[in-house]
Amino acid sequence: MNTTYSTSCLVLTAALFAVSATAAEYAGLAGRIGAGANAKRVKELRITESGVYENILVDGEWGQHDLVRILADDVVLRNCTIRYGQRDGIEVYARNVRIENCHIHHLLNQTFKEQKDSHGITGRPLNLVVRNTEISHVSGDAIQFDPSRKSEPYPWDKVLVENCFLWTGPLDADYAGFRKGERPGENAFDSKVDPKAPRATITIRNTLMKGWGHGQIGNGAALNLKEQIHAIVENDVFVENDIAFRCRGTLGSAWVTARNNTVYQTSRVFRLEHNVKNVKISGLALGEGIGQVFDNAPGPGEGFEDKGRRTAPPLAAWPYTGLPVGDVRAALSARRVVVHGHRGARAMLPENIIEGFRYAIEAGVAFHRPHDPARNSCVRFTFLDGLRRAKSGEDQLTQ
Ligand SMILES: [Ca+2]
Ligand SMILES: [Ca+2]
Repeated sequence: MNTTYSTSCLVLTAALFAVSATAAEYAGLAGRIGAGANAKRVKELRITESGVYENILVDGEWGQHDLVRILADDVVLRNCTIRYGQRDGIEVYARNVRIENCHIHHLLNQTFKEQKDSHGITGRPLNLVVRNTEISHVSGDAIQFDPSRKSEPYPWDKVLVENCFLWTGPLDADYAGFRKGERPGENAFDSKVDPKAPRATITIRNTLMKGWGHGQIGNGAALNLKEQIHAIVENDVFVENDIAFRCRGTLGSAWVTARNNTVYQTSRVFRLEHNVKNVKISGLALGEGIGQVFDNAPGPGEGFEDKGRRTAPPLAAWPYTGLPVGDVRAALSARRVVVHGHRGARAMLPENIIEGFRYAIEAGVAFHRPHDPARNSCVRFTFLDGLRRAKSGEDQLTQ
C-alpha cells in the first residue's frame, strides 16, 4: 500500500456516488402482472416449440390437469394468468426458460384435510428465470423442483427467482374442494434432488414470502431447503410465516447462503435440522413479531456463520405486493477501512483490481472521504458491519 494507483481511485469514486443515490430496494413485485382484458383464453397450454408466449389466460375451470406444460427449450412465458386447477400451474421440463409478469393462483387439489400437492411452478428445469410473478393459494408449493428426483436427461439446476410474491392465506370463498377460511399450501419453495446429481443451485432474491405455515403440514416454512442444493437467498422479505428458513441436513445437506433478508411476524426464523452444513447468514434484519431466531433440531453442522444483524424498517399495513428490504447501510455500526490500490504485480491481485473494489461497494461500502495523498491511501470508506465480504482479499478490505 505504498503507492496510490490513481486510476482505481477515479473509477471507484464514480461508482460510489451511483450507489449512494440508489432508492429503497424492494422485495416483491416490480411491475404489472397477469394477462390483459383482451387475452386469449384456454383451459390448458402445451408448449412444444421455442418462442415467446404471452397475454394468455389459462383458466383450468377446476379440471384435473396441469394447466401449462413447457416441454421445449428457449421459451419465454410472460404476462399470463394461470388459475383454477386441481393439478400444477406450470410444469417446466426444458432448458433456458423465462417466466415473467405472470399471475398464478388458486391451484387446489382434493381438500384441505385430504391434502394433495398442486404446485405453482414445478418440473425439472435447467436455466430457469422466474421474475415479477405472483403465486398464491396453491395446495402444494409455490415453486418445487424436482418432484420425481431424476437426472434424465439432466437434473434441475441454475434457477433464479427474483421480484416475486409467493404467498398464501385464508381463502376468501369456497374454491373446488376447499372451504372459505382454510389456508392452503406447504412452502414458497421446496427442493428435491436426485442424490446422484451434482449440487443444484437456486438464487431467490428480492422476493416477498408471506403466510407459510399454520396450514396443511407440520413445520410449515416459507423455504424448505433440503437435499443436495445450494440456495442463495438474498434481499428477501418474509412476513407472517411459521418458519422462514427450514434448512435440512439429510440426503447430502442443503447449503444455504442467506444475505440481507428481513423477517417479520414469524414464529421461528431458522429451523436448523440434522447438522445442516454451510448455513451462512449475514445482515439478517428482524422486525416485529419474531418468536425464536433459531429452532435447533438439533442445530447447524460445519461451516455455520451468523454475522452482522441489521434493524428492519417498520412493517407496512397489509395489503401490499412488495416491501422495502431496508437500507442496508443506515442501521449499521460504522467501521472505517482503507481500500487502496497498487502498482505493478500487486495491482494484478484480485483484491486490488477495480472489479474487486466494485464488488465491495455493491456489498455495502459507504463513502467516507476521497483521495488522501498525504496518507498514501486511495479512498476511505465506512464499511458496514456484517457486510465485510468480498470475492477475495477480505483481509485487504477489512484491515
Ligand atoms: Ca403435474
Ligand atoms: Ca412441500
